[in-house]
Amino acid sequence: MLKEMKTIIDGAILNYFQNLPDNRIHEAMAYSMNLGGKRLRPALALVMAKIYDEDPEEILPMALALEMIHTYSLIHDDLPAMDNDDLRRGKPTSHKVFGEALAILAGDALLNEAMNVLLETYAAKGPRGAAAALHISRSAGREGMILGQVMDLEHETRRASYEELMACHREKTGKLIAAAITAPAIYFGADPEETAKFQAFGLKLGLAFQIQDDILDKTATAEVLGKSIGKDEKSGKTTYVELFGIEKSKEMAREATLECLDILAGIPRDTQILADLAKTLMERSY
Ligand code: GRG
Repeated sequence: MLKEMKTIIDGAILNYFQNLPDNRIHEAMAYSMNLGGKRLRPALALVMAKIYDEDPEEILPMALALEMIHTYSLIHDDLPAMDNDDLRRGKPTSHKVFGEALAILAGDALLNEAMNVLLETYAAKGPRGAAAALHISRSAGREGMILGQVMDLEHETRRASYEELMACHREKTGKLIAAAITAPAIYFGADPEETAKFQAFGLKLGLAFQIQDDILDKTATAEVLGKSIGKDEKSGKTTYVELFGIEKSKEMAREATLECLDILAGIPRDTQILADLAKTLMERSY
């Protein structure tokens, strides 16, 4: 399912940026958007159209906007002032290819572009569309992803407690993943109770995803380097693996996935496709 969605999203992204005039900022935006990646957030949004028995085309612009926001955050996260990474998705980071100034601007422009798409397509359609667009914007900003990134920065200079780590990942990773589920639900007319359940599911999925990411980061890097140094050890950030070790982290990720399935069971809709996706994410190897 994820593969099928990824093909649709990759095609839509390629098409979107091919249709923009040829210039340096569009080139830098398209470079990062076309680097690949799992396309998890847009895939979740498309899945929601299926759950509400609506045409996935309805949600494709929202899916694109979510991936633009995600990509902007990765470009900025890779900058020398943040994680200072040379590689992203196995290819040179934006600032390595285009220089720091253009990388900052490409990230900024992707965030603007996401808002343009959300406002033009959804806010223009009425209150439900506007509420969905606002939910995404809030989840990415100072009440969500950016807040989480600030917490993360603080944890570079002092070791985070378990509660702080949970809060950081809920904001940094969980809020945008949850928005990819909740915003389509809002747009398709979910009532507040159902919306809250999808939000709880999304945050729990984000948690499972983040713990799994910490595990993969540690094990994949150790495999590549032939020694046990993970990326987040390099940047000094606290990870689940560092706090609990690999085995306990794996158990926590499994538990979070089971809790995801429990939340879905309380939603009176056919959500099997989301349950399958949560299980697939637990088995991922990258
Ligand atoms: C700079 C505002 C700002 C925010 C940065 C998302 C983020 C916040 C930083 C990226 C660093 C990181 C490891 C975050 C944890 C969330 C996460 C696992 C991001 C990577 O998402 P994937 O795995 O990436 O979906 P792909 O490449 O598959 O799209």
